[in-house]
Amino acid sequence: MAHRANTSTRDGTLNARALVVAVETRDRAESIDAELAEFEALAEAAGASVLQSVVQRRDRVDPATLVGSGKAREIAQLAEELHASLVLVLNDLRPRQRKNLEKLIPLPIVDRTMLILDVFARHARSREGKLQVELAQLRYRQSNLIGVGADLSRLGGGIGTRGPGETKLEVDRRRIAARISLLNRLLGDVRRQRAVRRSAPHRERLVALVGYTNVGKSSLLNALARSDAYVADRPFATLDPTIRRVYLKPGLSIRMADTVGFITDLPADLVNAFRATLEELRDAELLLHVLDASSAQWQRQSRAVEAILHELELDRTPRLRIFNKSDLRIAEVPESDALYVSAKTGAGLDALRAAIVDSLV
Ligand SMILES: Nc1nc2c(ncn2[C@@H]2O[C@H](COP(=O)(O)OP(=O)(O)OP(=O)(O)O)[C@@H](O)[C@H]2O)c(=O)[nH]1
Ligand SMILES: [Mg+2]
Repeated sequence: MAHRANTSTRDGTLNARALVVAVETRDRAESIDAELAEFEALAEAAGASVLQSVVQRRDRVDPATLVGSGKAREIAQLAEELHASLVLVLNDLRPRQRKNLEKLIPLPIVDRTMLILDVFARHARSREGKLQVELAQLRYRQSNLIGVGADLSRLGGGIGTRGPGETKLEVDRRRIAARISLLNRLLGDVRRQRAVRRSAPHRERLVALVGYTNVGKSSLLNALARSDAYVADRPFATLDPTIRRVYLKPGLSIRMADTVGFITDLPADLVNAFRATLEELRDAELLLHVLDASSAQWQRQSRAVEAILHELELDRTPRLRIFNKSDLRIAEVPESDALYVSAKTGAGLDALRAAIVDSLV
């Protein structure tokens, strides 16, 4: 089988013409629509344009090919008609399913975890962030028997790369293992340096913003700190932790940390990769859990965030729930004592500052 590098460039899936494929199993509690929309936003954040989405409803996923094999052939034909260059699969793929699908569909096949990793790879700025993402990508490839692109050293290299032949995979395996141990060493160095910086005494207490991706955490930090951290209307705009000073009242200022946004089923490799960065959260005395009041999905998103905070063993840190984007149409929010704010208009920010002061005493 020919080894195709496809779009494995520094830009990842940039300019890729993607066909989205999803299986909706009948045992799902909710419709797949919201997740599909979120997946399409991820695709766009990875630089791909979504041509069409194909959803197959089944009792369960096909263990051999995810979708039925007839459906897979249909998808191959549709991909050809639409001149697609990439197939994005919402469900996570087992190695066997990926391999079988690749036989039926002659295009790179990328699942949700790989896509999220690709978005991270494209947007990481700090050295530590880049190293962490590359490590997570390689670990995912290693555990899913996916080969890498021709240029292993390239960050984000290989997303959408087709599975190579067996011999190639054997060689790749050794190169991946070697690269992984190098990355671990480099990360160790970076982290030691950061630990030194972190142990420098601070007079001001630390409060951290956490929440689902795209809810407005960075915007809120900017509104409170009158700063200009990077804000964008796409998932995972922030990957590197940022800390700003925020004045709460005369004589009292704190340090406020912005963090990477969370997402439903955040790949375990990524949680692990970012565990060190998220460790800053351990020093926080208070977590501000930011929710998007305008999203009908805020409860699902809130559950995902709570699950990840639990995984990070942060359940015991006091928490304030804040509904942002209250300038927009507000989705039903059954919490009577909720804090409503708008990073955009500044509404509710005085009350938020006061609530933070109260929570810190
Ligand atoms: N209407 C409205 N839009 C907002 C508000 N706050 C943020 N936004 C918009 O929401 C989008 C996401 O904002 P960010 O601040 O980047 O969100 P984030 O939570 O930091 O996102 P990630 O870093 O990707 O996790 C941007 O387009 C913002 O302009 C708000 O209060 N009202
Ligand atoms: Mg952000």
